[in-house]
Amino acid sequence: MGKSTLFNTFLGQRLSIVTPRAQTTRGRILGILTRPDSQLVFLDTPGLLEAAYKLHETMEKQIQRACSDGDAVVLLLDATHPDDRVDLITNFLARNRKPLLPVLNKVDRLAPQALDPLMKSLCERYGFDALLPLSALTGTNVPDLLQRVAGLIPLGPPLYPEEMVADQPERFFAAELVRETAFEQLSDELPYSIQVEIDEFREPEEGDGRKTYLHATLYVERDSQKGIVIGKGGAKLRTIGTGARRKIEELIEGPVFLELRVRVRPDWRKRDKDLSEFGYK
Ligand SMILES: Nc1nc2c(ncn2[C@@H]2O[C@H](COP(=O)(O)OP(=O)(O)OP(=O)(O)O)[C@@H](O)[C@H]2O)c(=O)[nH]1
Ligand SMILES: [Mg+2]
Repeated sequence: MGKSTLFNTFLGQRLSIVTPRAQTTRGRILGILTRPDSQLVFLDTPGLLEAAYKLHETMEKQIQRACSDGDAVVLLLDATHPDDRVDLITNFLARNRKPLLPVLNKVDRLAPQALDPLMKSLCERYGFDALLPLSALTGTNVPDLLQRVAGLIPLGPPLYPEEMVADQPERFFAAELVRETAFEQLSDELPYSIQVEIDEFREPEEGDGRKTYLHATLYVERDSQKGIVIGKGGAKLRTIGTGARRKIEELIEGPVFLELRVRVRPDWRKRDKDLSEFGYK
C-alpha cells in the first residue's frame, strides 16, 4: 500500500513503521510538518479492513476518527494490487464527507504503457474526476500532492509548537520499532500476535556509559509462539534486539541498551481488557 511510507516521506523522517505486510499500522500516528509559512498535521492510519477480531475493530475506529478529525483525506490505491478491497473502498467513498485526494501509489512498479489504462479504469470504477499517480517510495509527485493537500486545509493558527514533530512520546516510537523488527524477523501470522510494551525507559546517567536503558516486553498469544520468538538458545530474540536497538539509537540519537523479554497474554487481540491496557481504543 504505502500510507506509512507516504506519511514518512511527507515528514522527511521515519516516524511510522513500514513493513511489506498488510496491517502493520495499528493505530493513528500523528506527524507535524512545520514549514516557514505553514503547519500541516498528518494522520497515518491502518488500512481499510474487514474486522475479524477486536483489535481490528479498534483499527477501524482509528480510521473513522482520523477521517472525522482531518480536513481532507488522501486515499491511496496500490498500482500493484488495483483490484484489492474494492467493496471496502466503495463503502468508504460512500460514507466520506471530507475533501478527497485519491492517489495511485507504487507507479514506479508499473510499465509506463500500463499507467493510463489503469488510471482510467480506476477513475471509472470509483467515480473519481482525477487520480494522481504517485510513488511514496521514490517521491514522484509527492511535492505535487503536498501542495494539493495544503490547498485543501483551512487557514488557522498553528496547532502545535514549531519544534514538535509528533504527539506521542519516544517510548511509543521505540515500542513500534521493536514491533517493526519483529515483523521483519518473524514469518506467517506470528507478527500479528505480537504486542510490544516498554516497561522502562531510563535516560542516561553519569557513570553508566551514557546509554539510554530500555526494557521491553514482547507479548504473544500462545505458549508455542513464545518459543519461536525466543528461538534456539535465544538467537531470534537477540536478532530482534540488535535490529531494534540500532533503530532506536537512530530515533533518540544516542547509544541504547535494550533488553527484551517475551510473555504470553492469551488471545490478547480478542480481549477488551488487554486491548485497553495496551492502549488500543
Ligand atoms: N515500489 C514501491 N513500494 C512501496 C511504495 N510505497 C510503499 N511501498 C512498499 O510497500 C510496503 C508497504 O508500505 P507501508 O507504507 O507500510 O504501507 P501501509 O499502507 O502503511 O500499510 P499498513 O500499515 O499495513 O496498512 C513496504 O514494503 C513499502 O516499502 C512505492 O511507492 N513504491
Ligand atoms: Mg502503515
